[in-house]
Amino acid sequence: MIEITGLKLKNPTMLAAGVMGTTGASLLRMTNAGAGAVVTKSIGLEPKSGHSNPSMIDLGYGFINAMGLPNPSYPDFTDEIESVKKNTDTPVIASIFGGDAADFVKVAEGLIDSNPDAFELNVSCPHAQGYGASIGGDACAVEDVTSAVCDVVDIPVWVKLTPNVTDIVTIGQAAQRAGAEAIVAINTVKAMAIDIHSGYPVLGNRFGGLSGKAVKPVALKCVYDLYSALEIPIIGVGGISTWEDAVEMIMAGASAVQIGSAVYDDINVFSNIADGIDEFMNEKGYKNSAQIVGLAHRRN
Ligand code: RRO
Repeated sequence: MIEITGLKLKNPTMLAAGVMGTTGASLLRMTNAGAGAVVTKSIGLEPKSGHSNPSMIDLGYGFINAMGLPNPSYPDFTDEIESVKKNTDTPVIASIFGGDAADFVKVAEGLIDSNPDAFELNVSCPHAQGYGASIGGDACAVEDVTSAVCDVVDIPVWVKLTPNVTDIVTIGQAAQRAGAEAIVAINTVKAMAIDIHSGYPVLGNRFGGLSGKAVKPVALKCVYDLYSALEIPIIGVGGISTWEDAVEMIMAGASAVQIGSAVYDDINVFSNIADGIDEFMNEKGYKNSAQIVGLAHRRN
């Protein structure tokens, strides 16, 4: 059991946003598979069908996606959150996006009656013009959006950051200043792939975001730097597929981890990682994972 921003999780693993999170049934399946919390697909003001296909490709060492924020919009998603909440005690975090603070507020207010346990603000999607990283690359915009949502809701607000910036710490500090209770790091890394036979980019959107094993070292460095500078907890995400990856992320400074791409291979990844962390703790004589958060920051 761990506690993060007041939420009690049976273990430090969570389903990351965008993966299996478009219906209540698939979120519930992840809770049954052992996730300590689940984050929904990012939800916005208007229904969106997303970018044209191909929108996700497997490179072997990770995935590149440009889904393009497909979602049913907030009025149609409240039932999905309610259906999960009715059937489990596992915390449900609503990921939301918008083009400005007013959009974020409207979506947050629209979803609040479905009783999500926290909001995760998506200011980090790398390929959605006017949304995501268009906001998350600007510390003032992040502060503005975060404080606007914090002003109107009384549940924890987490902010998910992009690694595609010069200084992620400045952005994290802006979110913290504005009242965020946790930082989620990282979203996907800008990337593309080209089909050499046709000579065209593979993705329908031409470029997208890289996730999976290849991004773990990038995520670790972001979490390490954020932990050095912030007081609020950090949730680490990026390339975690084994308990060893999760322990590494926790030692960099994460209080909990989110798992995305690895769910495609095995939905038992949550319980496998949670069990592996527990065994490691027992073997090393630690009482719980909180005791190793940020361990890699020791100098001697
Ligand atoms: O939907 C997407 O294309 C998407 C989103 Br919202 C995001 O936050 N990160 C990502 O890699 N893809």
